[in-house]
Amino acid sequence: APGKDYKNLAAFHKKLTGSKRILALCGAGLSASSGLPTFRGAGGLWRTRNATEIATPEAFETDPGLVWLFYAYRRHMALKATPNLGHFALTALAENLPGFLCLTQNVDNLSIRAAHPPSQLRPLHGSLFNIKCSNPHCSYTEKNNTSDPLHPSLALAALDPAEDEPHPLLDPSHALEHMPAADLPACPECKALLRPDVVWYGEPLDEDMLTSVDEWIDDAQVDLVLVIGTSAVVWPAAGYIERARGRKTSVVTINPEAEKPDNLRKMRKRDFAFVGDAAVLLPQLLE
Ligand code: BJW
Ligand code: ZN
Repeated sequence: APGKDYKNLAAFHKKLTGSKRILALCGAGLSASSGLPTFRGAGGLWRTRNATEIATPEAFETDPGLVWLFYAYRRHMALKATPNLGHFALTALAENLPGFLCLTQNVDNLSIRAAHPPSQLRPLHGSLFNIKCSNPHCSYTEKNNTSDPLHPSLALAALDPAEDEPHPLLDPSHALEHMPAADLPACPECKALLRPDVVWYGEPLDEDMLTSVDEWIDDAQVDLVLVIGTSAVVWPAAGYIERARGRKTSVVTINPEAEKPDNLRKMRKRDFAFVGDAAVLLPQLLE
């Protein structure tokens, strides 16, 4: 059960001011108030499927057209979205504290667009705007390709609904035409299909990035771990919370569902849980 400091803003600020090394683990909830849906729970459905079922090598193998449509839609929405005050509060923390490292599971580029210093950011699951060849023997990549559409067959802007209207692509009764592989973006070097350079289930995270995170954590005691807008069920990302926890570390959860027993399971006396929207709470907590 949470200790008596639970939700105590003054106690949190004291801990924050005394912290030299802070690690954040961010998830989809950080971008929720920018209008980008989370994976699990409300909004986690894409048409009739779980978004997490489409973010797999098996789905790409079976129906690359469907997977590309999902990512084309997410690229389009992420480009239209703007970073929120939560992203900016984290940028300000990074600028004020060289010992702050932000691990994000988000692929939407919003932290970068909020001017978060790249040296203090680890995009664990890649980026919607990096593209790579799906052929494991080909090393073709494109970094920060923000063209929208990426490919003529993936032009979605024409479908944009009026404000407050649901997007037709999200409506399962709006039939999707099967998109043959020949219409999808292909590698200029080997002609195999291109794919977004994001990490799907069962795929390894970038090894150099993992090494740099491990080294950062092992370098010295981590005073504070911020767990922001993530269900913290996906590994290895979720493992960093306990991995960074030392005897004096406080773990701080910022999540509208922070009171759910699942999210409090590992709460200790010096931990905190702030219940609400990260875009509202982060500016208050980190000011
Ligand atoms: C708000 C809010 C607001 C709402 N404000 N909050 C060990 C144990 C068990 C399993 C495994 C293990 N090791 C590996 C696995 C398997 C697997 C895994 O973890 N499975 C679990 C689900 C059980 N992991 C992997 O496969 C990983 N790879 C790997 O380990 O490789 C090993 C290997 C080594 C060598 C060779 C081969 C393999 C890869 C994981 C990749 C995850 N990929 C995805 C897709 C990325 C691309 C894309 O975006 O399309 O990443 S899945 C999806 O989940 C996405 C997210 O980044 C990730 C995490 O989700 P997140 O961000 O937490 O979102 P939600 O929706 O879950 O939660 C949102 C939260 O926000 C909620 O709590 C809300 O309450 C809250 N919220 N509004 C604040 N306004
Ligand atoms: Zn190739």
